[in-house]
Amino acid sequence: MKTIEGKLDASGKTFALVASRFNDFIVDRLISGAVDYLKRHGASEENLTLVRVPGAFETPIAAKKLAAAGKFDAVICLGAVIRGATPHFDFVASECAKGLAHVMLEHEVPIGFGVLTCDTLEQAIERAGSKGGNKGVEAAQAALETLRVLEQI
Ligand code: INI
Repeated sequence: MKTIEGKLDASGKTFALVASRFNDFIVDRLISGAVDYLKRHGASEENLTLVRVPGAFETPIAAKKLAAAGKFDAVICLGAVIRGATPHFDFVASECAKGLAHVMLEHEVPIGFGVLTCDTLEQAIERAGSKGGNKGVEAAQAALETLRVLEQI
């Protein structure tokens, strides 16, 4: 059986990170995790571009422009949507996830989905570099693995 797998080698590859300013004290930890992961897997600083957007709701439009530009091998989206007292959370989280999935399929550019969707601030802190790991690292790894798989298919 032939198996196609992605090597976790980021050397020579270009990455755009789209990060929301909303909940930036959480999102900054996700950015650090993603950048650290990519560099430790061979990416060079000049091949990394960070784009800041207001909130998670705006990540799909930035990801779309970046994917359409054809300059990036993968786009990694980072944000933190934390439930409040109103249904706003549900709309922001679901439109963000749907929008990013749509961009990935339309442009055939891997998108790392590193947008936390949490019920509490504590859950977000846990997933931004403490006991729940770092979702930014996971998103960077998923984007890298996916781009390395797709280039072989
Ligand atoms: N944006 C987030 O990234 N996280 C949130 O938790 C959040 N909440 O809860 O409101 C949030 N809202 C802003 C939204 O993403 C847009 O920036 C805003 O609605 C303007 O379009």
